[in-house]
Amino acid sequence: AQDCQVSNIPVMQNFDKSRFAGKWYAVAKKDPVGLFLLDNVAATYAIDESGKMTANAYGRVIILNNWEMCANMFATFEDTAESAKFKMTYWGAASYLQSGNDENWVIDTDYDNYAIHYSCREVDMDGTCLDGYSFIFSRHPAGLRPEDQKIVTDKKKDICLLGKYRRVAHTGFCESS
Ligand code: DAO
Repeated sequence: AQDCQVSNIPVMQNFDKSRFAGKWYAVAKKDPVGLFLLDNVAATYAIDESGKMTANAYGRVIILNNWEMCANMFATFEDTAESAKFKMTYWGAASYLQSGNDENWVIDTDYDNYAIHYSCREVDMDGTCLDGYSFIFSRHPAGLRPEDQKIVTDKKKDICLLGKYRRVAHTGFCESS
C-alpha cells in the first residue's frame, strides 16, 4: 500500500521522546547525496530541561578528500504537530565538519531494541523523495535481534527504501571519542 509519497510515509504514532533517549548504534544506513557519516556511527539522544530533544552523535568521516577522523556532532530537534517528526539542526564539534538542517522522522521503534530513522532532504516534482537518508538503529552494537529483522524489513518497504541500505560496521574506531 506504499505510493512512496513523502507526505504519506507512515511514522511512529504517539512517539515518546523519553523512552527514545539514550544510545543507539547505527547498524545500517541509506546514504544521501554527498554522504558524510561512513561507519562506527552512534547517536545518544537526551531531553533537555525544556523538554526538547537533543543528540550527540559520532561517526567515522573522511574530510578534505583524504583525512579520516571521528566526527563529533551535535543536534537539536524542534517538535512539530506530529510527535515522531522533528526539524533537526546539526553541526560539528569542529567548523570543517558538515552542518545543516534536516527533517528527522522516527518511522518505528520499540524503544528497547530497534528504531528506523528517516530524513528526506529533497522532495521530487512527483512527491517522492529525490535525496534523503535513513538509519536503522539498534540498542545493541552487534546488530538487530533476529525477531526485529522482519519488522525492520517491512518498514523499509513502507518507506520505499528496501534494498537501498548498506551495513554500518562498528570496529571500535570511534570508541575513544
Ligand atoms: O551521513 O550523509 C550523512 C548525513 C548525516 C547528517 C548528519 C547528522 C548528524 C546528527 C545525527 C543525529 C542522528 C540522526
